[in-house]
Amino acid sequence: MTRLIDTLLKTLDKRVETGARTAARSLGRRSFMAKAGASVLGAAVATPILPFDRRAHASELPEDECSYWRHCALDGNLCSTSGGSLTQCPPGSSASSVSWVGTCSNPDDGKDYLVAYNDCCGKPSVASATFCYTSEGERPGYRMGLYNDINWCMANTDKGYHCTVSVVVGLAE
Ligand code: ABN
Repeated sequence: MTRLIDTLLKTLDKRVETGARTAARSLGRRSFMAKAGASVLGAAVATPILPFDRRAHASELPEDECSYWRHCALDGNLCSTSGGSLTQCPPGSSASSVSWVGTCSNPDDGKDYLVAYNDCCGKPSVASATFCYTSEGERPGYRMGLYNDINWCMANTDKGYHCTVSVVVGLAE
């Protein structure tokens, strides 16, 4: 009985070995690579290319510009719509030497940041500029230290108000 099983196993071994050798001969490494490459390429072509929004942190560009998180405590015209940018005064104007500072929460990391709202001075404001009045944390005029409806250009030589930038100055503790 044992001898019969031995013989059967040996026959089976031989057949498997012969099959494997034949396959290895006809399916060489190159043939395998060619087939694998074709399958990968086929899958890539067949997969639909979806319209991804590739902007890093899409929340930085809301449709309503005033709802951008850094503008949370702003009262003024956006310099980004007056020929400047989020953080830079338009050419020909200069940043106020004093500013209003608010605390805004960044939705991307959930942290609170101190944001300085410097007015840009020395040019008339632009009629088409976007005006924002968010003023989070502001208190009425009789609490002078907490009041933001102020022309911060008042300490500059050129006191004419042009627009306001929103500059992150640090993490709120
Ligand atoms: N800080 C903006 C501003 C300018 C003039 C008057 C009120 C508010």
